[in-house]
Amino acid sequence: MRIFYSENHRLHFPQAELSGGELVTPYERPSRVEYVLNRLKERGFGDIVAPDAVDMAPVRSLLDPGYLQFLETAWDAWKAAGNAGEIIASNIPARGMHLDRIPESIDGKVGYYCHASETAMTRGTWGAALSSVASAQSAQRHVASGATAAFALCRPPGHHATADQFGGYCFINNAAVVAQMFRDAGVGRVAILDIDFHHGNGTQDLFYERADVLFASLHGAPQQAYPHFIGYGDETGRGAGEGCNLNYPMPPGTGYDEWARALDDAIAKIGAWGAEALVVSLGVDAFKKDPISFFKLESEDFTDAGRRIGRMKLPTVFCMEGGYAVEEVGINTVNVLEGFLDA
Ligand code: 5XA
Ligand code: ZN
Repeated sequence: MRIFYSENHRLHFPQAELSGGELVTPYERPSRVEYVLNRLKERGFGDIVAPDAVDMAPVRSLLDPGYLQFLETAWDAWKAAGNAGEIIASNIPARGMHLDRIPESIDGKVGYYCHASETAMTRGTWGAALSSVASAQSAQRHVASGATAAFALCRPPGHHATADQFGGYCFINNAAVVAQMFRDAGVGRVAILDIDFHHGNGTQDLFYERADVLFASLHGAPQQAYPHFIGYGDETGRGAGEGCNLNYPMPPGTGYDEWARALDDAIAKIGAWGAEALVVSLGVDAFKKDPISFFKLESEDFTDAGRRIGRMKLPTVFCMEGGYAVEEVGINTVNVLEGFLDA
């Protein structure tokens, strides 16, 4: 399986994350990628290549132009306003406020285009986000031209990013861009299977009213888990998209038996729906030792999950999402890919 990866992910390395009322080193950090790369090499995945240049056309077709312009210019505007530190949202519009009026100040804009203040932006965030989506796009092109599967080692991740909001460590929704590119290439029905611990709110939002892209997400129940305000089982899609959104929220302590039952159900429904290509939002924070999650998957469970996904026999693009138990993030990620190949 070919791996697409850009060293430019290192451009994005905020020093601070607001967590538990403290500023800590972000859980989403560059070393995660190094652990995955090392494990890939250890296990003989030698076909690791840099992506082609980013193609902005599919990105622009999905995302809000104002949001893209904000991402590109935010750092300079933040600095020009005299701010000494990294960009962190401190005012996010809430109940009763105007959700449709974009402030002029950079402070206001940051809040407008953000949904979670744990995610800081730095000078290199835009460049890193583009390199991440470039890896996803190259993986898509590789699969669209005949490969069975490809893995985009994306960093920063993408599944929380909507058309006009960043948060949850995500800026551009890589998996959504891949799905759109499959559609643009003539694939009739594309499924996105999100196995990251957190609900892929951005992906859900981007396709919620569409009948051509089915989204299925296994995640910590919103009553207890980020993103807290979305990800319930009764969110099934709207309008033409009704029935094309499948949420599997699960409670704290969920182990592999229950998780795999949800996975099997999602796989069966994706099959019955008639998907012709698959995008996997591959987060491994369902792992029992993950520091910010509460499922109980073991490392070998990821191999089994990969096998189940592989039995779908669909052209598949994997996009890296979360996973913060850094010692095991490589093992668990590569286990999914090995299970997939084994099937
Ligand atoms: O998949 N998403 C994540 O791992 C980010 C969660 C951020 C929680 N504050
Ligand atoms: Zn996650």
